[in-house]
Amino acid sequence: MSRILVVGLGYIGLPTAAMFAASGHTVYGFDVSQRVIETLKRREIHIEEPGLLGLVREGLDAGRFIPTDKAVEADVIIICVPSPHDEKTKRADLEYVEKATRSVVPILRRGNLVVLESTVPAGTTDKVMLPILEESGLKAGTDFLTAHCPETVLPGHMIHEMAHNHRIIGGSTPEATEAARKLYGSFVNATMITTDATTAEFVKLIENAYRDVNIAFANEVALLSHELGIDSREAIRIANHHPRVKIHQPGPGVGGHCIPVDPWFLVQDTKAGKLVRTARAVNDGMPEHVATLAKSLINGVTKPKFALLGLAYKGNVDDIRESPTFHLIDALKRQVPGCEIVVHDPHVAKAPIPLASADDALTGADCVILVTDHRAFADLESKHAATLVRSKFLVDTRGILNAGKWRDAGFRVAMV
Ligand code: SAJ
Repeated sequence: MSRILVVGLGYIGLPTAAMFAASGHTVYGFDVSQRVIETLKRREIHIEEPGLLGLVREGLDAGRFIPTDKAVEADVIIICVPSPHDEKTKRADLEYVEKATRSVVPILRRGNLVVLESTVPAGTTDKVMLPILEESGLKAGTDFLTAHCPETVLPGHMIHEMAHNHRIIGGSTPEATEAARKLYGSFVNATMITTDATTAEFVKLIENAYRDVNIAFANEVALLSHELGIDSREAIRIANHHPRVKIHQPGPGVGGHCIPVDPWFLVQDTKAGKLVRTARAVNDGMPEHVATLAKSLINGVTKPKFALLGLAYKGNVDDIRESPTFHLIDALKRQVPGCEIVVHDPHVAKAPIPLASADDALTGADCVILVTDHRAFADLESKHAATLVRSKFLVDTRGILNAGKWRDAGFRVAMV
């Protein structure tokens, strides 16, 4: 069993730390946020993820998970900090990765394995992390080992997926690959695929770019269907009967911390990448399309109120990072000056914008826009909603509402 230091206790770091603790290692969870450390010490967690709280509490109670506000010596160091993109240049912002790496330089010692889990442009482990670690005076490959082991878990299913998804293990040297493979073998109950660090980084990016391109195709189908007066979801459902066709679902745009960001990392320094860039543009254009759709529905209503259902970037999670709802709000404000916008999300407790209850959002609304595919929204009572709204217009961007019922309740329904 090893002593493991996990740097960064966010959406990936905390479940990773909890999984290693559950498999018998002693895990120090280091975060620069005092709030995060205090919350954990109170036996609470700062993110919503099914099964995570129980796992964290087990680790705390067994003394195998120890939250700390400073880096401590360990056998293994795992860096799980955010790697956002610069809004303007779309390039990876490696500030947190560099800072986290610097924070472990003083405690780095001979025999350490340092794993970078953050999603980064191909080459970052070897060309950015490794040279910073060598500022310790220790030599990579001989004194310490480095690897990139990206995660592929879906928020909402993390605990299961961490154990059951295949895992890519990319060492900077074959020895590092082997050390990392052994380490992750303590909880990964699936195939571990070994490669070098740079290929591992590239693979993570092409996986998410693949999904972005596929979603962009679904969104393009929706845009074409709209022009041609066809129901895109019915068309996709029929097309998907073909054994080699599996079209994704159109929606209000693509959110989350990965899919709208990672494709940019892939093409940030390349000449090739036209399809990847175009897919980004198609998906980024969806909030504008939804706003146009809503505007055309409410045509003529003065000072309209929009009730937006959903701030989370996808269904049944509390994660609002890069949520299309934020872009939709901007698009509505631009296209319908003077409108009122009220947002309701039963999963989100903390947000940079005010949130309302379902009834408050619906009361006096002129257009309801379903943005997030939360299960709770599928059960919304159309008849009750009809008693609250002022004008009965509805845009379902996810195709999860029973359009027939809403039409029966008097709503004019548009779908993406
Ligand atoms: N979406 C659609 N239509 C679809 C599927 C998704 O509009 O048919 C939207 C979602 O609503 C959401 C966005 O796309 O706004 C992204 O959601 P997602 O479920 O595709 O992905 P994430 O960001 O939650 O997780 C992805 C996953 N990657 C892939 O599926 C290739 C996950 O496995 C990765 O671990 C994660 O990115 C990550 O951390 O990189």
